[in-house]
Amino acid sequence: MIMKVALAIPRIDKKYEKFGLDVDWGWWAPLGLLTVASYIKKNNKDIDVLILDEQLMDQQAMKMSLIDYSPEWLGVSPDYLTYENSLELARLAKSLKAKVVFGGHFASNLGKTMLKNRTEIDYIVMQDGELAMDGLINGKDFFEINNLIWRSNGLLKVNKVILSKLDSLPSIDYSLLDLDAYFINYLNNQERRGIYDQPFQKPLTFTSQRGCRWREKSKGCLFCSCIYSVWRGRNPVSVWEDVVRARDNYGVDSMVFGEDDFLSSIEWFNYFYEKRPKKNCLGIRFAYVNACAINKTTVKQLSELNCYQVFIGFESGDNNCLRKLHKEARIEQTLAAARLLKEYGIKFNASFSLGAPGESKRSLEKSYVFAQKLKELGANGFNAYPLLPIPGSKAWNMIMRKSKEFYELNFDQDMLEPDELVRLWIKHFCLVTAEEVLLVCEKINNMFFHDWNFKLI
Ligand code: B12
Ligand code: SF4
Repeated sequence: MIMKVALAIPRIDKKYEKFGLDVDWGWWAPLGLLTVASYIKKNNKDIDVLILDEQLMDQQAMKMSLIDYSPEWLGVSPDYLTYENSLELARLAKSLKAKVVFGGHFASNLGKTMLKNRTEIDYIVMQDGELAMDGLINGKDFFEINNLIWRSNGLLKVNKVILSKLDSLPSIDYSLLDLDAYFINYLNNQERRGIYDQPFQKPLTFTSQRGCRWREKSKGCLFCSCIYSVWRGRNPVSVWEDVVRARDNYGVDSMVFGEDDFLSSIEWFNYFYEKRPKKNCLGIRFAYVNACAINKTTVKQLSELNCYQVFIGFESGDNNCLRKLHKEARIEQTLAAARLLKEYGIKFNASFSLGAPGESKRSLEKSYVFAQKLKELGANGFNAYPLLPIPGSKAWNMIMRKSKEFYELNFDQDMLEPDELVRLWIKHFCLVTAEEVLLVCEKINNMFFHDWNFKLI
């Protein structure tokens, strides 16, 4: 008898769509679920895995697919913006008699609270999900499943967290997805944005690293809720083998690297660069990078890797705010990085997180002027949002300590109210109002995206 496992990633809850206004949906493969599914498929011949991605279907179709498939297990990857939809799927799965597991960033950070509050969730997997999910569906003794939070006689048990060596995990199995659907959405998004000059048609979302060196070294940026405290990278040789296989099997023409900071380890990147195929090397459509790692050498290497665009978290145009945000780079470095990228013809997208501790009218104005400068230097997109304290981030801990009101609203909550979080954060840490912060976000975003319209309730 074949056992059925469904892995689902829901869409942003309707009321929070404004937090993803400038995200291009539907082209980014759900890497977290895909890596878990690839592991299960590789290690269990008698288990069928189905990935349900709500970016590719509406909510009703998602529910109908779950009912039709009727799995024994449902795994969900929620975040704070998709949590309501995630719980709805969990309840549906329970009505089908499935066991429900939540994993990923949000679940790792709030897992205990989730299990306390929600009977529709049976288990939480913290951080790496491959071995834990595999252990669960294979009936392994709960005490022996690392990374698991579970209930035993009404009490919560939190097992220890062990991270895998990335090279011990199998390659991502893209046959588990309908890749063509993601490619079509990619092209539609480019058209919607009026981008006609980019050279790629079939970019593959891929992951070769987990975590970030800045976080490992310094506990990371103030708003960061990344769950990995150490950086890990896969052997670049096997990364290239996978990339070439994806080109041969699916006609992929470029890669999108989903890690936090593709240049986190310069040694790793140098080796990756050295091992590139010398003929027909695929391009890089997009990678997240840290401005500090952009120098003459790395930018030249990126250019030789045929990199079209990078995404940089600039966050603010004011050094004092950058210090308070605990960013590694300062204005001088970010400007130097932007100039080098321009010189080598690599486009960059700039994100801003406004609302640093001490944010003032003057620092907001400096960020706006800075964004204009970046546009002159070749930025081809902006994402500016008010800082949101997320569980797992330093910002979350700071406001929990500072505001009794915030603590009382949130200490036992797994359903967060992002509007409230933003307002309280700004009230307690900034010298400006939430509306003043939003106005500058709007001015920055609208340099490219003309209908960005975000109001807090
Ligand atoms: C790529 C990416 C995106 C992509 C795609 C996300 C997607 N749907 O797949 C895009 C650009 C769309 C995106 C958007 C956003 N993102 Co994002 N994103 C990332 C990034 C850089 C990589 C994620 C990834 O694919 N990693 C690779 C995979 C292999 O690792 P993984 O996700 O950790 O998965 C492993 C485990 O977590 C676990 N696991 C994951 N899911 C499940 C499920 C089950 C059942 C199990 C058992 C295990 C399991 O197993 C996996 C393998 O070990 C992360 C940063 C990071 N460090 O991961 C931020 C990150 C996840 N994003 C973040 C944020 C804030 C956002 C946005 C809200 C930003 C915004 N305002 O627009 C939006 C909202 C997204 C949404 N769903 O609504 C935050 C935190 C989110 C949170 N705590 O809920 C992160 C951590 C960034 C940060 N440093 O703070 N994002
Ligand atoms: S936001 Fe990015 S660069 Fe900053 S600590 Fe987190 S993962 Fe690292």
